[in-house]
Amino acid sequence: MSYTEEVYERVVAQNPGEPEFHQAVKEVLDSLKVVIDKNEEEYRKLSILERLVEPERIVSFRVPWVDDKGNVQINKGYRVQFNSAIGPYKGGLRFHPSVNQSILKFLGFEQIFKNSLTGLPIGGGKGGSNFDPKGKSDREVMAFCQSFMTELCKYIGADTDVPAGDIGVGGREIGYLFGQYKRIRGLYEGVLTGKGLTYGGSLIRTQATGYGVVYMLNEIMKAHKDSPEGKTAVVTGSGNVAIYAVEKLTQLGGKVVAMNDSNGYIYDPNGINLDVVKDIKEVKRGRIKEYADRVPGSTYTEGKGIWNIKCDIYLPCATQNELDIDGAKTLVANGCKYIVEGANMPTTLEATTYVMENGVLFMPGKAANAGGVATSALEMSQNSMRLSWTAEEVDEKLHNIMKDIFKKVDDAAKRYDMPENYVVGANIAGFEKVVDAMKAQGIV
Ligand code: NDP
Ligand code: 2IT
Repeated sequence: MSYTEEVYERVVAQNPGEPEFHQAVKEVLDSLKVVIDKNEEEYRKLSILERLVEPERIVSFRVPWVDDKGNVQINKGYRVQFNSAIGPYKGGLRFHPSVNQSILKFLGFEQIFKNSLTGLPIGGGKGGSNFDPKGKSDREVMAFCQSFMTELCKYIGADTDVPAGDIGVGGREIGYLFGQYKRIRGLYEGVLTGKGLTYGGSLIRTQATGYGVVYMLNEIMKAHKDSPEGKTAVVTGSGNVAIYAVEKLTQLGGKVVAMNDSNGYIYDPNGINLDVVKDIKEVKRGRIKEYADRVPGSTYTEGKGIWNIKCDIYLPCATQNELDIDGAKTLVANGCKYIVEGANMPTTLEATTYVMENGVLFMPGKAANAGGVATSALEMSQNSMRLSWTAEEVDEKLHNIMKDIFKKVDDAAKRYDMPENYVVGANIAGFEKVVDAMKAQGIV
């Protein structure tokens, strides 16, 4: 058995009940096989892969808070500090009822390679809670965030671990978390990113993940003498990543005709009116269904199945494993040419293999959505310098980072004789920097 297969079996045996983590590890180890095989003895001797798949530390804690009815509520809180070879742990916090250790370990593991691809000095981490912000009052969200940070603040800091947003954690939550950190630790420092502009946030961070996804799409299309101009697209989700992917894609001449949330999807043949989506999602915190009531000519369909809408470009920007084999087959049958992942691991392994074998150019999330964390690292730089860059400066840096990531991924795939296999390219290019830093730092 090869070293990569052995380590995968060990991960499955030693981490029972963690299917998302197994899936993320499998994808990476399968890609790394060609690299490891060339130098297997050395990697084995240093137990590089065993170290790579074991988080440096996981903190798990109780989060008690009081709801508006006066009842005491208890949630689980976590921070997975996965790998600090190339910099302080960096990665988002997710608040969603589905959050568990498996999901946060998969996200933390992906983050290691993503952060490496950005070229910036950030290690991999992720955290969150099974708290559900939906339907909670602002006061309840604040009470939860304060209790969560009261415990988390012992383990993070501007030079040790810098959390940010993810599903269910946006500007409002980051504000409450930052306020409580400052109050307890007495430090005004860049301990979180995605902050508001009045207290150390960076221009363009809000837009960065979605814009970055489309900058990446544009690079892939350019390399194939194509462009988003006049193309039809479907963008899944209707949160932070989806909204700004739609904004940039529309600016580049693409027409987005469908979006969704966890209840159902909207179809608008005239092209999505993003002002309406922003009002529903960013202002009213409502459901995507309301779009069809407000925009004539659009329709709402309850449930899954957004992939049934014919498109050239599909950007999954909601959550893990949202696109399965049935969806993948439908997209291919309808002529979809590009899938660029805005979410983390939104495509199942089976669906990924299917689309890649059927001529779709597929860019995995760890490369395509890296613009968010890259801009978080730019926020950290600005905080350290006690300066702030203009929107144009940040956007230009983000654009260059995404171009650079495409080049690294494309080059690595070519170097290993698998041109256009961006999954392999992203995993190898991300791994190379991390493994070099791990080797240099000895057995730690
Ligand atoms: P938001 O909370 O802003 O939006 C999440 C969107 O995805 C909502 O439309 C939500 O619908 C939908 N969604 C969430 N969970 C599910 C589910 N279980 N089933 C169906 N739909 C679901 O999150 P973001 O936009 O920030 O994150 C979206 C994805 O992008 C995640 O995978 C995240 O990890 C990834 N990402 C985010 C980055 C960032 O900077 N924010 C950076 C890189 C990646 P509903 O409202 O119905 O729950
Ligand atoms: O998945 C991700 O890269 C994020 N949620 C953003 C992390 C960050 O630190 O900005």
